[in-house]
Amino acid sequence: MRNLTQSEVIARLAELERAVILFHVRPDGDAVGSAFALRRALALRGADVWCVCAHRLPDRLAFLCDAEEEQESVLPDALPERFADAPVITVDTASPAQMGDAGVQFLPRIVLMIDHHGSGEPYADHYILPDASATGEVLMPILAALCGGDELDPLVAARLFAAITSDTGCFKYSNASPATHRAAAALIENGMSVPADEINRLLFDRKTAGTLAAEQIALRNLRTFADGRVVVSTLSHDERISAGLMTEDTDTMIDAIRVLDGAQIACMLKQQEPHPNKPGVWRASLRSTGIDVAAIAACFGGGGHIRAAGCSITAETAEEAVEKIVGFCPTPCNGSFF
Ligand SMILES: [Mn+2]
Repeated sequence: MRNLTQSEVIARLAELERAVILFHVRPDGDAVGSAFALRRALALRGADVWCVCAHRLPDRLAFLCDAEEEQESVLPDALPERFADAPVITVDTASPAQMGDAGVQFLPRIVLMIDHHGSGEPYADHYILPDASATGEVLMPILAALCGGDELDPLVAARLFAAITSDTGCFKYSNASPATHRAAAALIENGMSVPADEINRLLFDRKTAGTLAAEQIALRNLRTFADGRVVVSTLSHDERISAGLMTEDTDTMIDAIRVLDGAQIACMLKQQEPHPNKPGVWRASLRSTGIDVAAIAACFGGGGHIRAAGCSITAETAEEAVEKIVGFCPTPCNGSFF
Protein backbone atom coordinates (compact mmCIF):
# COMPACT_ATOMS: atom_id res chain seq x y z
CA MET A 1 0.00 0.00 0.00
CA ARG A 2 1.65 3.22 -1.16
CA ASN A 3 1.22 6.95 -0.89
CA LEU A 4 1.11 8.02 -4.55
CA THR A 5 2.17 11.28 -6.18
CA GLN A 6 -0.27 13.26 -8.27
CA SER A 7 1.51 12.29 -11.48
CA GLU A 8 1.36 8.61 -10.53
CA VAL A 9 -2.40 8.96 -10.01
CA ILE A 10 -2.80 10.65 -13.39
CA ALA A 11 -0.73 7.91 -15.06
CA ARG A 12 -2.77 5.16 -13.44
CA LEU A 13 -6.10 6.74 -14.39
CA ALA A 14 -4.90 7.38 -17.94
CA GLU A 15 -4.28 3.71 -18.61
CA LEU A 16 -7.63 2.44 -17.30
CA GLU A 17 -9.93 0.90 -19.89
CA ARG A 18 -12.63 -0.25 -17.51
CA ALA A 19 -13.22 0.71 -13.88
CA VAL A 20 -15.69 0.90 -11.04
CA ILE A 21 -15.81 4.08 -8.93
CA LEU A 22 -16.99 3.42 -5.38
CA PHE A 23 -18.08 6.06 -2.85
CA HIS A 24 -19.32 6.17 0.73
CA VAL A 25 -22.74 5.34 2.15
CA ARG A 26 -25.10 8.20 3.02
CA PRO A 27 -23.67 9.82 -0.14
CA ASP A 28 -23.19 13.60 -0.13
CA GLY A 29 -22.55 16.13 -2.88
CA ASP A 30 -18.78 15.69 -2.72
CA ALA A 31 -18.97 11.91 -3.08
CA VAL A 32 -21.49 11.98 -5.93
CA GLY A 33 -20.04 15.02 -7.69
CA SER A 34 -16.49 13.62 -7.51
CA ALA A 35 -17.47 10.12 -8.60
CA PHE A 36 -19.50 11.26 -11.59
CA ALA A 37 -16.94 13.91 -12.58
CA LEU A 38 -14.27 11.20 -12.62
CA ARG A 39 -16.59 8.84 -14.43
CA ARG A 40 -17.26 11.36 -17.20
CA ALA A 41 -13.62 12.42 -17.51
CA LEU A 42 -12.56 8.79 -17.95
CA ALA A 43 -15.47 8.07 -20.30
CA LEU A 44 -14.43 10.99 -22.53
CA ARG A 45 -11.07 9.22 -22.88
CA GLY A 46 -12.86 6.08 -24.03
CA ALA A 47 -12.90 4.13 -20.77
CA ASP A 48 -15.91 2.13 -19.64
CA VAL A 49 -16.77 3.24 -16.08
CA TRP A 50 -19.56 2.66 -13.57
CA CYS A 51 -20.29 4.34 -10.21
CA VAL A 52 -21.28 2.26 -7.19
CA CYS A 53 -22.55 3.01 -3.67
CA ALA A 54 -24.22 0.72 -1.13
CA HIS A 55 -26.95 3.35 -0.59
CA ARG A 56 -29.21 4.76 -3.28
CA LEU A 57 -28.67 8.40 -4.20
CA PRO A 58 -30.91 10.94 -2.46
CA ASP A 59 -33.29 12.67 -4.90
CA ARG A 60 -31.75 16.06 -4.15
CA LEU A 61 -28.45 14.92 -5.71
CA ALA A 62 -30.00 13.36 -8.82
CA PHE A 63 -29.08 16.44 -10.88
CA LEU A 64 -25.39 15.49 -10.48
CA CYS A 65 -25.74 12.35 -12.57
CA ASP A 66 -28.83 12.73 -14.74
CA ALA A 67 -26.93 13.59 -17.92
CA GLU A 68 -26.47 11.29 -20.86
CA GLU A 69 -24.98 8.42 -18.88
CA GLU A 70 -27.02 5.26 -19.17
CA GLN A 71 -26.44 4.47 -15.50
CA GLU A 72 -29.74 4.20 -13.67
CA SER A 73 -28.68 3.03 -10.23
CA VAL A 74 -25.50 3.09 -8.18
CA LEU A 75 -26.57 0.08 -6.08
CA PRO A 76 -24.14 -2.86 -6.27
CA ASP A 77 -26.92 -5.14 -7.58
CA ALA A 78 -27.24 -2.92 -10.66
CA LEU A 79 -23.57 -3.26 -11.63
CA PRO A 80 -23.41 -4.66 -15.18
CA GLU A 81 -21.73 -8.04 -15.56
CA ARG A 82 -18.87 -6.62 -17.62
CA PHE A 83 -17.55 -4.88 -14.48
CA ALA A 84 -17.38 -8.12 -12.47
CA ASP A 85 -13.57 -8.08 -12.31
CA ALA A 86 -12.88 -4.41 -13.11
CA PRO A 87 -10.44 -2.50 -10.91
CA VAL A 88 -12.08 -0.27 -8.29
CA ILE A 89 -11.23 3.35 -7.46
CA THR A 90 -12.71 4.95 -4.38
CA VAL A 91 -13.40 8.67 -3.95
CA ASP A 92 -14.17 10.53 -0.69
CA THR A 93 -14.19 7.26 1.27
CA ALA A 94 -11.84 7.31 4.26
CA SER A 95 -12.30 3.77 5.55
CA PRO A 96 -13.75 0.39 4.54
CA ALA A 97 -16.52 0.89 7.11
CA GLN A 98 -17.81 3.81 5.02
CA MET A 99 -18.42 1.44 2.10
CA GLY A 100 -21.24 -0.26 3.98
CA ASP A 101 -22.35 -3.55 2.46
CA ALA A 102 -20.29 -2.88 -0.67
CA GLY A 103 -17.03 -3.22 1.28
CA VAL A 104 -16.88 -7.01 1.31
CA GLN A 105 -17.53 -7.26 -2.42
CA PHE A 106 -15.23 -4.49 -3.67
CA LEU A 107 -12.42 -4.11 -1.12
CA PRO A 108 -10.13 -6.77 -2.65
CA ARG A 109 -10.27 -5.04 -6.04
CA ILE A 110 -9.51 -1.46 -4.94
CA VAL A 111 -6.44 -0.20 -6.77
CA LEU A 112 -6.64 3.49 -5.92
CA MET A 113 -8.10 5.65 -3.14
CA ILE A 114 -8.56 9.40 -3.75
CA ASP A 115 -9.65 11.37 -0.69
CA HIS A 116 -9.26 14.46 1.48
CA HIS A 117 -9.94 13.01 4.96
CA GLY A 118 -6.80 13.13 7.07
CA SER A 119 -8.20 10.82 9.72
CA GLY A 120 -8.91 7.79 7.55
CA GLU A 121 -7.26 4.38 7.42
CA PRO A 122 -5.80 3.89 3.92
CA TYR A 123 -6.85 0.52 2.52
CA ALA A 124 -5.15 0.71 -0.91
CA ASP A 125 -2.60 2.75 -2.84
CA HIS A 126 -3.78 6.27 -2.07
CA TYR A 127 -3.66 9.95 -2.84
CA ILE A 128 -5.00 11.96 0.10
CA LEU A 129 -4.77 15.73 0.52
CA PRO A 130 -6.00 16.60 4.03
CA ASP A 131 -5.79 20.34 3.33
CA ALA A 132 -8.22 20.10 0.42
CA SER A 133 -11.78 21.15 1.19
CA ALA A 134 -13.30 18.34 -0.83
CA THR A 135 -12.39 15.35 -2.96
CA GLY A 136 -13.59 17.51 -5.85
CA GLU A 137 -10.76 19.94 -5.11
CA VAL A 138 -8.26 17.03 -5.07
CA LEU A 139 -9.59 15.77 -8.40
CA MET A 140 -9.69 19.07 -10.27
CA PRO A 141 -6.02 19.28 -11.40
CA ILE A 142 -6.00 15.51 -12.01
CA LEU A 143 -8.98 15.68 -14.37
CA ALA A 144 -7.53 18.80 -16.00
CA ALA A 145 -4.35 16.83 -16.73
CA LEU A 146 -6.38 13.88 -18.04
CA CYS A 147 -8.04 16.13 -20.62
CA GLY A 148 -4.62 17.14 -21.87
CA GLY A 149 -4.64 20.72 -20.69
CA ASP A 150 -7.67 21.59 -22.80
CA GLU A 151 -10.71 23.14 -21.21
CA LEU A 152 -12.56 20.82 -18.86
CA ASP A 153 -15.75 19.32 -20.20
CA PRO A 154 -18.56 21.62 -18.84
CA LEU A 155 -20.32 18.69 -17.16
CA VAL A 156 -17.10 17.59 -15.43
CA ALA A 157 -16.57 21.18 -14.28
CA ALA A 158 -20.12 21.48 -12.89
CA ARG A 159 -19.77 18.22 -10.98
CA LEU A 160 -16.44 19.29 -9.48
CA PHE A 161 -17.93 22.64 -8.49
CA ALA A 162 -20.87 20.86 -6.86
CA ALA A 163 -18.46 18.61 -4.93
CA ILE A 164 -16.52 21.60 -3.62
CA THR A 165 -19.47 23.82 -2.73
CA SER A 166 -21.19 20.87 -1.05
CA ASP A 167 -18.31 20.06 1.32
CA THR A 168 -17.65 23.72 2.14
CA GLY A 169 -21.30 24.47 2.96
CA CYS A 170 -21.46 26.90 0.03
CA PHE A 171 -17.94 28.21 0.82
CA LYS A 172 -18.99 29.04 4.39
CA TYR A 173 -16.88 26.58 6.39
CA SER A 174 -13.30 27.09 7.52
CA ASN A 175 -12.10 24.42 5.06
CA ALA A 176 -12.78 26.85 2.17
CA SER A 177 -9.18 28.01 1.71
CA PRO A 178 -7.86 30.53 -0.81
CA ALA A 179 -6.95 27.51 -2.97
CA THR A 180 -10.56 26.32 -2.74
CA HIS A 181 -11.89 29.67 -3.92
CA ARG A 182 -9.31 29.73 -6.75
CA ALA A 183 -10.36 26.23 -7.84
CA ALA A 184 -14.02 27.30 -7.86
CA ALA A 185 -13.19 30.46 -9.79
CA ALA A 186 -11.27 28.42 -12.37
CA LEU A 187 -14.25 26.10 -12.81
CA ILE A 188 -16.59 29.06 -13.35
CA GLU A 189 -14.17 30.59 -15.85
CA ASN A 190 -13.86 27.24 -17.59
CA GLY A 191 -17.61 27.11 -18.19
CA MET A 192 -20.01 24.71 -16.52
CA SER A 193 -23.08 22.87 -17.80
CA VAL A 194 -25.04 24.29 -14.86
CA PRO A 195 -24.24 27.84 -13.63
CA ALA A 196 -22.72 28.19 -10.16
CA ASP A 197 -25.73 30.01 -8.71
CA GLU A 198 -28.05 27.25 -9.92
CA ILE A 199 -25.81 24.51 -8.45
CA ASN A 200 -25.84 26.35 -5.13
CA ARG A 201 -29.62 26.77 -5.25
CA LEU A 202 -30.12 23.08 -6.02
CA LEU A 203 -27.81 22.04 -3.17
CA PHE A 204 -28.65 24.60 -0.50
CA ASP A 205 -31.85 26.50 -1.21
CA ARG A 206 -34.51 23.84 -1.57
CA LYS A 207 -36.14 21.50 0.90
CA THR A 208 -38.82 18.83 0.63
CA ALA A 209 -42.18 19.27 2.35
CA GLY A 210 -41.12 16.46 4.70
CA THR A 211 -37.94 18.32 5.67
CA LEU A 212 -39.90 21.49 6.42
CA ALA A 213 -42.43 19.52 8.49
CA ALA A 214 -39.57 17.97 10.48
CA GLU A 215 -37.95 21.36 11.04
CA GLN A 216 -41.34 22.70 12.22
CA ILE A 217 -41.37 20.01 14.93
CA ALA A 218 -37.74 20.78 15.82
CA LEU A 219 -38.64 24.45 16.36
CA ARG A 220 -41.86 23.64 18.24
CA ASN A 221 -40.00 21.39 20.71
CA LEU A 222 -37.00 23.69 21.09
CA ARG A 223 -35.79 24.41 24.63
CA THR A 224 -32.81 26.34 25.89
CA PHE A 225 -30.55 25.83 28.93
CA ALA A 226 -27.53 27.56 30.50
CA ASP A 227 -28.78 31.06 29.67
CA GLY A 228 -29.44 30.12 26.05
CA ARG A 229 -26.00 28.64 25.42
CA VAL A 230 -27.43 25.14 25.07
CA VAL A 231 -30.33 24.52 22.70
CA VAL A 232 -32.05 21.12 22.62
CA SER A 233 -34.98 19.71 20.71
CA THR A 234 -36.61 16.31 20.42
CA LEU A 235 -38.50 14.12 17.98
CA SER A 236 -40.27 11.13 19.47
CA HIS A 237 -41.05 8.07 17.37
CA ASP A 238 -44.80 8.80 17.71
CA GLU A 239 -44.29 12.38 16.48
CA ARG A 240 -42.31 11.13 13.51
CA ILE A 241 -44.94 8.55 12.53
CA SER A 242 -47.94 10.84 12.99
CA ALA A 243 -46.28 13.54 10.86
CA GLY A 244 -45.54 10.91 8.20
CA LEU A 245 -41.83 11.70 8.18
CA MET A 246 -39.18 9.52 6.59
CA THR A 247 -35.88 9.24 8.45
CA GLU A 248 -34.16 11.31 5.75
CA ASP A 249 -36.67 14.13 6.33
CA THR A 250 -35.20 14.57 9.81
CA ASP A 251 -31.56 15.13 8.78
CA THR A 252 -31.70 18.94 8.87
CA MET A 253 -33.53 19.31 12.20
CA ILE A 254 -30.21 19.96 13.95
CA ASP A 255 -29.42 22.75 11.48
CA ALA A 256 -32.80 24.37 12.14
CA ILE A 257 -32.08 24.74 15.86
CA ARG A 258 -28.32 25.35 15.95
CA VAL A 259 -28.75 28.79 14.35
CA LEU A 260 -30.41 30.25 17.45
CA ASP A 261 -28.44 33.36 18.34
CA GLY A 262 -26.36 32.76 21.46
CA ALA A 263 -26.42 28.97 21.21
CA GLN A 264 -22.97 27.43 21.66
CA ILE A 265 -24.12 23.82 21.83
CA ALA A 266 -27.08 22.38 19.91
CA CYS A 267 -28.48 18.92 20.41
CA MET A 268 -31.21 17.18 18.42
CA LEU A 269 -32.59 14.04 20.07
CA LYS A 270 -34.46 11.58 17.86
CA GLN A 271 -36.12 8.52 19.31
CA GLN A 272 -35.32 5.32 17.42
CA GLU A 273 -37.97 2.74 16.59
CA PRO A 274 -38.98 1.34 20.01
CA HIS A 275 -38.69 -2.38 20.70
CA PRO A 276 -40.92 -4.22 23.18
CA ASN A 277 -39.36 -4.71 26.65
CA LYS A 278 -36.57 -2.31 25.76
CA PRO A 279 -36.39 1.28 26.96
CA GLY A 280 -36.31 4.01 24.37
CA VAL A 281 -33.11 4.74 22.49
CA TRP A 282 -32.55 8.36 21.43
CA ARG A 283 -30.03 9.27 18.77
CA ALA A 284 -28.32 12.55 19.69
CA SER A 285 -26.77 14.86 17.07
CA LEU A 286 -24.51 17.48 18.64
CA ARG A 287 -23.12 20.67 17.10
CA SER A 288 -21.10 23.49 18.63
CA THR A 289 -19.44 26.76 17.80
CA GLY A 290 -16.16 25.56 19.33
CA ILE A 291 -16.90 23.63 22.54
CA ASP A 292 -15.80 19.99 22.24
CA VAL A 293 -19.05 18.09 21.72
CA ALA A 294 -17.13 14.90 20.88
CA ALA A 295 -16.25 14.82 24.60
CA ILE A 296 -19.96 15.04 25.49
CA ALA A 297 -20.79 12.29 22.99
CA ALA A 298 -17.99 10.15 24.45
CA CYS A 299 -19.79 10.19 27.84
CA PHE A 300 -22.49 8.11 26.13
CA GLY A 301 -20.16 5.90 24.08
CA GLY A 302 -20.35 8.06 20.96
CA GLY A 303 -17.82 10.25 19.20
CA GLY A 304 -17.11 12.59 16.33
CA HIS A 305 -15.37 15.91 15.88
CA ILE A 306 -15.04 18.94 18.16
CA ARG A 307 -17.90 20.80 16.44
CA ALA A 308 -20.02 17.85 15.31
CA ALA A 309 -20.59 14.59 17.14
CA GLY A 310 -23.22 11.98 17.89
CA CYS A 311 -24.20 9.31 20.39
CA SER A 312 -27.13 7.20 21.56
CA ILE A 313 -28.91 7.76 24.88
CA THR A 314 -31.23 5.36 26.67
CA ALA A 315 -34.31 7.10 28.10
CA GLU A 316 -38.01 6.32 28.58
CA THR A 317 -39.20 9.80 27.65
CA ALA A 318 -38.05 12.85 25.74
CA GLU A 319 -37.82 14.72 29.03
CA GLU A 320 -35.44 12.12 30.47
CA ALA A 321 -33.28 12.14 27.31
CA VAL A 322 -33.01 15.95 27.48
CA GLU A 323 -32.07 15.84 31.16
CA LYS A 324 -29.35 13.29 30.52
CA ILE A 325 -27.65 15.17 27.69
CA VAL A 326 -27.95 18.59 29.35
CA GLY A 327 -26.40 17.07 32.48
CA PHE A 328 -23.19 16.46 30.53
CA CYS A 329 -23.04 19.86 28.84
CA PRO A 330 -20.66 22.41 30.36
CA THR A 331 -22.24 25.18 32.43
CA PRO A 332 -21.34 28.89 32.69
CA CYS A 333 -20.14 28.16 36.27
CA ASN A 334 -17.38 25.71 35.34
CA GLY A 335 -15.90 28.13 32.87
CA SER A 336 -16.27 25.96 29.79
CA PHE A 337 -18.32 28.53 27.93
CA PHE A 338 -16.83 31.51 26.19
MN1 LIG B 1 -15.73 15.01 1.09
